Order: sequence, then C-alpha cells, then structure tokens
Amino acid sequence: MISRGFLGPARVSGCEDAKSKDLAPGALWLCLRELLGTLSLKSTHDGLIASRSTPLAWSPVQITFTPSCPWNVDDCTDPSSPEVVEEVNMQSRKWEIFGVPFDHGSEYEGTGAAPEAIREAGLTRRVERLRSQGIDVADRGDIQPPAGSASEDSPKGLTEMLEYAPALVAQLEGSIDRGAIPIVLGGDHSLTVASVAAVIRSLQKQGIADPSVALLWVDAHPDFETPGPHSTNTMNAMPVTHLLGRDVGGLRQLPDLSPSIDAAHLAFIGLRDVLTEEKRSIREMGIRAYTASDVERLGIDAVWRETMADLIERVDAMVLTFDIDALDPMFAPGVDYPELGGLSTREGAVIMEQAHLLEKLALVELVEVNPAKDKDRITARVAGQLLHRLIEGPLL
Ligand SMILES: [Mn+2]
Repeated sequence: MISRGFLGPARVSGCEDAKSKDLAPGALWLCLRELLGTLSLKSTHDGLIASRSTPLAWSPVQITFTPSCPWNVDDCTDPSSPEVVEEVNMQSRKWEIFGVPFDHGSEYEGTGAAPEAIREAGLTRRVERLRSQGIDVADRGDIQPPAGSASEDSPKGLTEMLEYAPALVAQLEGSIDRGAIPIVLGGDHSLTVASVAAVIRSLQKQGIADPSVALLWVDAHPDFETPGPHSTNTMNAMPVTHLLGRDVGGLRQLPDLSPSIDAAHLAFIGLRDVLTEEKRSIREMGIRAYTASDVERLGIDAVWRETMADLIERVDAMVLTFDIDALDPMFAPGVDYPELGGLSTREGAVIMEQAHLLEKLALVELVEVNPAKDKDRITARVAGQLLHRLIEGPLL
C-alpha cells in the first residue's frame, strides 16, 4: 500500500495520469508499474527513492510505503488499491525576493547596484508575469546595509559584514520561517555566510537540533581562500572557508553566523580558476567538485544527477548559490572576475529548473552581477531570466 506519493514535479512522460492533480490512486500505481523499467530504485530508512533520467532533466520521485509493504514493489500484495495520502505540489511554493546591495566584500565597487539593475532589466516584469500565472512570488525589496564609509580592515568587508549580518540573517530567517524560499539578489559573494546561517537557524527552530544543509556552489571560483598575503584578502573570496567552520577574522564569534556546514554536503559546479591552497583544501577534504570542463565532458544533466544522488537523502535542506561568473563571460560579461570557458546560459537554466524541482530547496542566491561592467545590461537580463526559470520550473 502506498502511503505517500511524490509525483507532482516528476512530469512523467508517457504517463498522463501522473501529471493530473486529481490523481486516481489506482492510476498512480499503474503508472509506477509501467515506469519501473526506467526508474532506478533505492531503498532508504524512510522510503523508496526513485530517480529517472531524461535527456535534459532529472527529477526525484519519492514514494514511501507503509511497513506492511516490503521495499520491493513487486512484492506488494494489494496493488489494486494504493492510497495516496499526500502529494507534494510544487505550485504551492512561495518565493520571496530580497535585494542585498552589499559590495564591501569585493575589491571592486558595483555589485551593490545589482539588485536594482536586475529588477530594471526584466526581473520586475517577469515577477508580474509569474504572479499573473498564479505563482506565489513577491519582491520584498532590499535589506539595507548599515550606512557609513568603508573601513580599511582586512579581509576587506569584514567589519561591514559583522555589522550587516544580524539584519541579513534575521530577514532571511523570517522568510524561511514564513514557509517561503528566499531568493537573494547579491551583492558580492560574502553574503552567503548570512544566508546559510539563516537556513540552519530556521531549521533549528523547526526542531532539528543539528541540521544538515547541502550547499550547491555554482561558480568559476571556489571562494575558499584564507586571510594572508597569498590571497586577495576580500570577504567574497572566503565565504566557503567560514561556512566549513574555520574562522575568518572573528566572523565565527558572531552568534548569528556561528552555524557551519559539513564538507561532505558541499558541491562545486563550474570551477575554472582555483588557487593552489584552494586546490589543496578541496582535495584534502574530499569535496565534490565539477570544473567547467567536467560539465562540458559529462553534460550538466549527469553532473546534476551525480551530485543529487549523493546529497539528496543525506540533508535536511539545500541551498543553491549561483555566482553569475559561473557562466562564460560571452553570456555574462558584467562581472568582476571574468574567466573564459564557463557554462552556457542554457546550462545555467538547467541548473535553475532542476533546483525548482528540489523538494528540500530552502534558499537560492544569485550574486556577483556588476552593472558597472555590464554590456547593454545583458548580464542583468540573464540573471532575471535564470530566476524566472527557477521560479517557474521546467518549460514543458
Ligand atoms: Mn566567482
């Protein structure tokens, strides 16, 4: 007997009944039977995870059986009357957009103007369109950083982040507490220290004492530097260092920023500029990492599938941080650290569409757009388009 079906977002092709909201339990069962040949099944402590491949997309399908039914579907004794108790409906998701106009953590000015530029270059119009389609998405405006001139401290942006972080964490945490998925418009990449903390703190409030959070880091750079003369000494080069539990200039002493993540729950996608010390850390800690060349060689579908197969069952929540410089500068020239040979906009869109399908998605960031270096607002427009794909999900 099936106690819980998770087929809404699976978009099972050749199985029209499975797409229907008013799914007849019998039809669900028959569909599953029909599809078993193309599904790969794995039993876990709380159910049966089935995954399925299509040329460009991967979707998790989760079916939990009551104890009376053995994991092996074929052994179920009463296939004629399965009962669907709960169906996860991705359309019921609530998205909240927050601008984080903060660029003190970068050696260049400009990313602080990105939230406004991305909105003006199309995001606001797209949000209105999505709302008219009945999707629950709202722009909550900017979370303003404290006023004041930039300090001369090192790493650059540390003092400003120490001042800004409590408000940033509180706002994003409040959004998650409301049941929304915050979409954070950076800003430079140092802000991830606050957004991941917000996710962890919200989960703790939900009663998970020691939450496991997966961090999908889509970027040309691992941002895994440590302070010192060998590095750029900017906060946006070190968020990963902080998030894995090392101290960066006392940041870890701030209670709001104390949560950390497990290196086994981090995955890099799109890397192509890695410092020697970062390379060493990634190898020593065994962090899952796909370079831009890996994406080219394996295909984005396989990279995503491999990453999810490893992570999806082991974590309580997932965070996607998308540095726009993961894309090739040909598609997204408005960045501070352009690196040739990056992902295409289409591969970026696949990542966003697949993220939409993640049941455990808790927060998404789009960072490091620099309008001052953009050409014809193309980067700001691409950013809006990627977020559209995230909110709406796969095209068909
Ligand atoms: Mn980057």
